[in-house]
Amino acid sequence: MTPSALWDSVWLGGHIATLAPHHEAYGIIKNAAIAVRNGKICWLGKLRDLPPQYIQHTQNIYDFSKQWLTPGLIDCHTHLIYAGNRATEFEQRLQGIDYATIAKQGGGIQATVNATRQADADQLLQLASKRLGCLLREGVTTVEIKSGYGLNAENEYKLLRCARRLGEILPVQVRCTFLGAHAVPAELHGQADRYIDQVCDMLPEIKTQGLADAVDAFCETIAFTPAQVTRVFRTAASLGLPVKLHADQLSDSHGAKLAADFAALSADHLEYSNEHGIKALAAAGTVAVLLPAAFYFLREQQMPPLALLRRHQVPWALATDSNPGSAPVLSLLLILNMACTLWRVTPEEALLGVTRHAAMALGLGDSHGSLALGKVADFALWDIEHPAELAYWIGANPCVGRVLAGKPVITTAQ
Ligand code: DI6
Ligand code: FE
Repeated sequence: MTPSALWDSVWLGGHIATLAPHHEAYGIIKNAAIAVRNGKICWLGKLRDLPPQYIQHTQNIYDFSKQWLTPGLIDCHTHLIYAGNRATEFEQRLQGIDYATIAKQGGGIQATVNATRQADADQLLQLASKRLGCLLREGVTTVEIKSGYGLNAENEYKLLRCARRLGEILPVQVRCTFLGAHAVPAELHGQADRYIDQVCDMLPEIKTQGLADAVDAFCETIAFTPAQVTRVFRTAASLGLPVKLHADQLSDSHGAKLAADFAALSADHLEYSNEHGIKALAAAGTVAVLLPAAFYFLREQQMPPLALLRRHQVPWALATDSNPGSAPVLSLLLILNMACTLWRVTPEEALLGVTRHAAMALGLGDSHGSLALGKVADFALWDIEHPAELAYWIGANPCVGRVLAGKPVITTAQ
């Protein structure tokens, strides 16, 4: 639900972490003020330097002293819309059966597809809005939501419409991604190429109806080959739809290079990517999206190539990957802690990963993800003493407010 873009407000007195480029440590400004005009930041700096006309101009004056204000958090990779769950599969995995084996036996994604096809649009909307509510309460103001549990035209469109609807009924900006190429549906078992034909055939309708902002695919030995993904991406490119890719999660399928070849917005997972692929991401301006919850929940051993990403200066984001199979997680703050603890990233890098870099991964880098003049005034407010706390606490929620386009929004329990 995007509030009136014409909202004006001023925010006075607390500390801000701008996360803007070329600033030291989080871009901290203490005792700060921000002025918002038409939903965008028109002034920010020290409170004592705020020109009085900004206060005279609006009646929407908010005192946030004793709090911290950051860019609203951005979860740039989720699969939030599905029915059922896979807790019994979790039990199986704990008995030693691995994720890929369960998928091959018709469990995994297929099990969720069956449940999701049976659910109607209202049921899916209810389930997903409950999950999304958890993210919003932790300061998320933009979320990406993928389809991918329908696996035929009727059901994929149903999921994409549900994603669009979530953005209309809840106070959050939603970016929708078509992930038809997530798995081969059971009825086309062994006929992946025929299913890819169908995925390509869905794309013009998706484009015409404005159902998706980007197109994703799962490039993996248990999913689709680079050649099959290439067909989907060529069709998407011909329609002017940007692409992103689930790449090199469980094996090196040269997914990073493939994503770069199509100048993808992002390449996601990347645990098994090689240096050639990482260099290609750097050259293409593709953002890496790292997903610690799937790494944690599947007890993976292969760390994502953080040293290579740093060496080749690839911006990298963090996201929940929220889904019923590999990451049943509904907390973006927990993701910050996981990234720091499991992979030794710094709390500042982690926070950048769910703000400025996450915005870039959604093609929103110019308008969202940091606090700077001209950016959309999407904020999260925190009861903390330092921004490192956002990655530090486990199971606590210091979020005390969210602001969309300069206007405070209430995140009610769903
Ligand atoms: N990679 C993942 O981690 C999820 N999808 C994907 O392409 C897993 C989805 C699931 O298991 O339901
Ligand atoms: Fe995913």
